[in-house]
Amino acid sequence: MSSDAVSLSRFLARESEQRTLPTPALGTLILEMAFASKILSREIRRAALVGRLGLIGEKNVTGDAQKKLDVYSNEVVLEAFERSELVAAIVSEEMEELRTVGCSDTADYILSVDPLDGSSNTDVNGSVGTIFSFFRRTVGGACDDVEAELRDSAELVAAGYVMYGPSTVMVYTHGNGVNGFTLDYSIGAFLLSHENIRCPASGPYYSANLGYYHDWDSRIRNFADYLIERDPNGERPYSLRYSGAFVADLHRNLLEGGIYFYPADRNHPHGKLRLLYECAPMAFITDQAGGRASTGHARVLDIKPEALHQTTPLAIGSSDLVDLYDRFNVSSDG
Ligand code: P6P
Repeated sequence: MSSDAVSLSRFLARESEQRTLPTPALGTLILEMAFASKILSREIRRAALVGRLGLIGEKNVTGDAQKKLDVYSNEVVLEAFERSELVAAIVSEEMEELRTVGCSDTADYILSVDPLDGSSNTDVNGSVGTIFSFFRRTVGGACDDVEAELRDSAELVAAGYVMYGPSTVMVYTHGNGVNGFTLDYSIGAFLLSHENIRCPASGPYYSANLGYYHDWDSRIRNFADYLIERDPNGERPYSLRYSGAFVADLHRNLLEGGIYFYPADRNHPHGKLRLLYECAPMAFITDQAGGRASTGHARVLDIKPEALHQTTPLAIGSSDLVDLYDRFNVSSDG
């Protein structure tokens, strides 16, 4: 590694010097999440050797089958932040209730996290990820009603994901663009590898579970049909890439262009993906990278979270493709 490599900590110090990091505390929290993800990266890689694959046997609060690694990943994140003086509460896919962890005067942030996204891939060595975001509280101190804060006043100020794939990559934003850091195992540091990620306005890929095609609204079916038609100028058909992990599919969209969509269907009348710890963080990242995130009728970031585990239909990725998705959604033949 050359000495001019930019580690995550050096990057954050530079952002702080340039006054583009909102607060030093936020830098501390990003580094804490990086630390937790290093542990997760190590344990995910060796899960098959230490008996951490397989199901727990129950479902989590959102009805997903819960894997041993889901529970373990949640514990790693809790341990990383439970003693942080900076965090008041944690919302997690793996916990039915919000967990207040410290409501001191310095506890200015709320962490919302999907500790292990795409965990259906764990037993087949597929890519998985962690999705996180930090909300800045406007009312410090006592945690009288953190859910109300999330709904009414707390501001989403940083969001990121860690993709545990062939390499472990953290992609995040604190509101000044999107940057990606690849974990160098030999020194245990995240190094800047994808500077100033910009999502292409269009791209050759789409990600959706076509198994639900016949359950979709006809306007969504029309959109999917359009994507796979052969058109004379050669832009279509698009290629399907659906990995079972939102993190992996969106990462591809951000780097090479494309759209991921998970609309409402018979089993998920309000969509499947959860607003607070999947859709909103990824929407913030995608917006910051020049892409878009929509429900089909509204910006994801304009939705007020009324419930911790509420879901929303989602289309996210290249701006031209999400714009097209929205146009199909309002077309007359519904
Ligand atoms: P389905 C994982 O549970 C997840 O939230 C996303 O990571 C993934 O894209 C989607 O659900 C997969 O859902 O219904 O296609 O298996």
